[in-house]
Parts: sequence; C-alpha cells; structure tokens
Amino acid sequence: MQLTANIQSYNFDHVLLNAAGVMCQTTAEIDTVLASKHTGSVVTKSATLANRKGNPSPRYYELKNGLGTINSMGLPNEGFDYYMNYVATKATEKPIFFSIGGLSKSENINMLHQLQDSDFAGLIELNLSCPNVPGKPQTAYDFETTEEILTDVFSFFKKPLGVKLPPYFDIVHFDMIASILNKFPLAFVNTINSIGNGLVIDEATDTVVIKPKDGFGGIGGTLVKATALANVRALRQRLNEDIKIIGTGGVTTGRDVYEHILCGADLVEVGSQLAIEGIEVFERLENELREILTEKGYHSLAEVRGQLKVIS
Ligand code: OXC
Repeated sequence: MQLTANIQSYNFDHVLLNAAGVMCQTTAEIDTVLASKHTGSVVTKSATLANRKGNPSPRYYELKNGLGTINSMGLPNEGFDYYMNYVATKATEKPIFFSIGGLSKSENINMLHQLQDSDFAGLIELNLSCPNVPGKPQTAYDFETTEEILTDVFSFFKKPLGVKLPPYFDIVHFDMIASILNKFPLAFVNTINSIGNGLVIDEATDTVVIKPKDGFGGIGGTLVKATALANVRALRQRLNEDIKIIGTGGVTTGRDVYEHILCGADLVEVGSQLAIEGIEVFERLENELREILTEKGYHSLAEVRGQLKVIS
C-alpha cells in the first residue's frame, strides 16, 4: 500500500506529520517525531528571531468528551538560531519543514534571508495565522497585507515555501485568498491553523479555562474537523495544481485522515490528538487508514486524493 506524497522534488514515504506547535519545540521532541516509522516528515515550532517563553499558564486545556483542545501558547519557542542549528546538524532522510512565525514583516524577512543564505535544503512554512500573540492580528485575514508580504518574500526567496493559513468561513474569502496565493510560486499551503479566539468555560467554577487573553484561545481537534475539511476542499478547487495542500485539523482517526485526502490534502498533520495521545498516534492512524483503503480496494493514496463525490 502506497502512502506516499510529494511536494515539488520532495518525497514523503508516509502521509502524516505533527502540526507546528505540538511535539516540536525542542530538539528531543523533533527527533521523536522524525524517528517514528509512521511519519513522513516533521515541522518545527514556528520560530521567532529571539526565543520566547510565550503566554502565562494555564494556556492549554483539553475539552471534555474528546471534543478537542483550546490553547493560547503565544509562540513559545527556542529562537530561530536554535532551529537553524538543529537542521544544520541533523542527518535525516525525511524532508523537514522549518516553520517561522515572526512578530512582524521585517522579522519574517530577516529569517527568510538567513534561510535563503543557508545550506538548509528542506521546506519552509511561513505561519501567517497564529491567533495567540496578544495585540498581533492573524495576518492572513488581512488580504492586502498578505499579498504585500508575499510580494516582498518572493522578490528574493527561491527555496520551497508555503504558508500556514487560518480557517476561512465565507466562500468569498476562499475566492479572495486563493486568487492572491495563485500569484506566487508557493510550494504548498497548510490549512487550517486553530480556529482563533474560541472560549471554553469550566462548568464547576464558571471560569474560563486558560489565562491569556481572559480565556480566548485557538480551538483544535474534533470540533474543527468540518471547518478544516471545507478549507482543504475549497482551496484545492481554487489553487494552481502545483500548490500542494497540507490538511490540518480535527484528525483523531484514520477515517479523518482519509477524508482530508479525499478533499485534496497531500500530507496530513496531527495537532491536538498528538498532544493528547503521544507519538503512538501516528501508528494507530496509519493502521486505521490502511484498513479503510484495503476495504475499499485502493492500492495508493493517489487513487483517493481529491476524489470527494458530490450529489448530482
Ligand atoms: N496556532 C499557532 O500558530 N501557534 C500556537 N497556537 C496555535 O493555535 C501558539 O503558539 O499559540
């Protein structure tokens, strides 16, 4: 059974990897994801130039009944140089996604110049959608600024670059973001980041469950699956063929992975469920996915990708 994918000249032997933010802040965590026999890659925690502690705790909470998670981590990370040093010294067959999430355009441009001038031979993810830095907007909701940033980036950047997008909810917004993204030689888009600024309340105490932003945080897991699938599908229908799609959001079973692929995802990332279940999640999801494909008589993911049916 072929569970492979490719983005440009990069080949992935497995379709699954972590979502940026989960199990990828330290070199030990990144190594753990890379070492799994059931991951095709790893994405590093979105880096800022300087290391950051992130937001005050509690900043992560698991909802009851497996509904998902709320987080407001606030981009805690070890700083750009730490991840640069990691990729410079790590020997691995798997292509690595280096994620950056600068706090300003100039910070992102600075990091991208350093990546451009380095020997890094993997892929780069530009996170334009973190909902959790107090006072900072989710850039990719501002279409004009997004186009401006990508224009500046692609004026010098020649390595394979993709963007991590927030969820969109209006058909007009799918049209607008796709028409901007199609102007650039993007290698991929990653959709979706968490649904920003949800609010979860503790029943016993009538109190919010996380401290930053008085309880507002990004929602992930089961609750976001329908939104994630819609974004994968809508973007696959609108983006140039050579812009690949990483589907992220609401993956807790092999069936969820399968549905992301049906909607057009090339690779699938696991966030909340990886945080909840640990590294073993990849083996379980892969086995469940294989079972579904076998039952349906498929021999490869290529037969499934984008093949969602509609009612005529
Ligand atoms: N999305 C991000 O892009 N970053 C993290 N959380 C999230 O939901 C964070 O660091 O807050």
